[in-house]
Amino acid sequence: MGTRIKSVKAREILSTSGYPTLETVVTLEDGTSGIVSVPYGTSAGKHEAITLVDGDPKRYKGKGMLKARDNVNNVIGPKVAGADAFDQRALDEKLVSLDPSPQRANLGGNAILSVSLAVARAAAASRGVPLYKHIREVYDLKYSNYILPKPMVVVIEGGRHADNSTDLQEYLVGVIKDSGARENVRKAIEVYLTLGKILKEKGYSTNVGTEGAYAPTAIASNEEPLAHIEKAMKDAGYEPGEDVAIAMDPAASEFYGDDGKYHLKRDGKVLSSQEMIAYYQDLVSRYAIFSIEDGLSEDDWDAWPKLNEALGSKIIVMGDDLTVTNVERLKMAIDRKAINAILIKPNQCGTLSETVAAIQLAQSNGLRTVVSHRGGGETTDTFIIDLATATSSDFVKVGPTRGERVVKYNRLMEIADELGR
Ligand code: 2PG
Ligand code: MG
Repeated sequence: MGTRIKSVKAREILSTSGYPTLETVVTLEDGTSGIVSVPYGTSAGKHEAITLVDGDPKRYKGKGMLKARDNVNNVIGPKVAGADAFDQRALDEKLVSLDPSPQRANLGGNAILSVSLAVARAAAASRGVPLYKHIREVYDLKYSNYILPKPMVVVIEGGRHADNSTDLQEYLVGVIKDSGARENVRKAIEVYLTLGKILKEKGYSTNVGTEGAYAPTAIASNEEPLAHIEKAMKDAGYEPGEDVAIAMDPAASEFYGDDGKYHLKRDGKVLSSQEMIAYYQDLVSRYAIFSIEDGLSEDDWDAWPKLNEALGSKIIVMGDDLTVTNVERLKMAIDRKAINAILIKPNQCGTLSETVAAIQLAQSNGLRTVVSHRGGGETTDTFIIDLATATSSDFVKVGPTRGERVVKYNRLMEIADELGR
């Protein structure tokens, strides 16, 4: 028996979009406490846990979070008071039992997650251990050592993350040769900075989108960023495909039409699933691409195994909106051989235990795991970095600038220092 939960208190705070989100403090009987703030997505998948907003048009255009706040303070808090903060699994089972609806629509995934994560942070504080160590021990995760996740840095963004940029949502620089966390971060960010110079020379704007990556409005095609990123890698002194390589998150659900086709407006193309796969095969044959996330839409289940068949032996074929950090959807994806990697976002499922269960299921089936920030409503919380470290995840996906993004890379480098790396 560890320390018991004394009180749980949530507040409405601002997220990076200007719209509210939740911050929750859990205090334990020994006086220690844990505080977290939870993010939400801009291009959220339709199968994710629900981010409960008030819908009151008089406050924050309907996106206030007073209901979710009250659910923490008046419903969840009293039910978990007195529970053992060190027994995270039991705590999360309790949280799930309070709202067993599949997408946590009653209490809100945001309300539930904020309590789940704040308890973990409070318990780590009570034990006097770093959060990543606490998570590893609480779930009895068996890894020989700490392998720090490599950065996957968003460098160009479009889709719903920017106005009038590419249809594809994200172009990223992933560090594929591990030189230690500090060096890995330096390399990826140097490529980002070099890319800025290239875009400027081309006459493009280097204003940034919601994730702090460039969002060049005048870019001519969805393919063009790939050439600029490869050039940036070379100009920065790195070999594309060896030190660093390109990752893409088209977030294809966002341009999948009711007609069952993919609409690439910037290219003036409407493609079938099969043509979309051929499009990626062509890009992969010509650029140093090592990962494609959400290459197809979240319910295009028949086509996903074909994409994985076509590219899965060469590159990472990753689900995000497809799998939404949900064990049931992940099982479907594994059964159908639809993916070889999964993006992990705790707020897609709603509790730490379910997140860790998804990671464990993925890893035990040989899938890679990439822990990710959210697009729109991020906060300065760094929980995901400790989570990625605890679970030996392969990568963390985070934007390159803006305080809520860099704080995560700074936490990664801090952990590296703590571990003497
Ligand atoms: C994604 C994410 C994060 P959002 O699609 O992977 O980059 O975007 O949080 O808006 O869903
Ligand atoms: Mg995605």
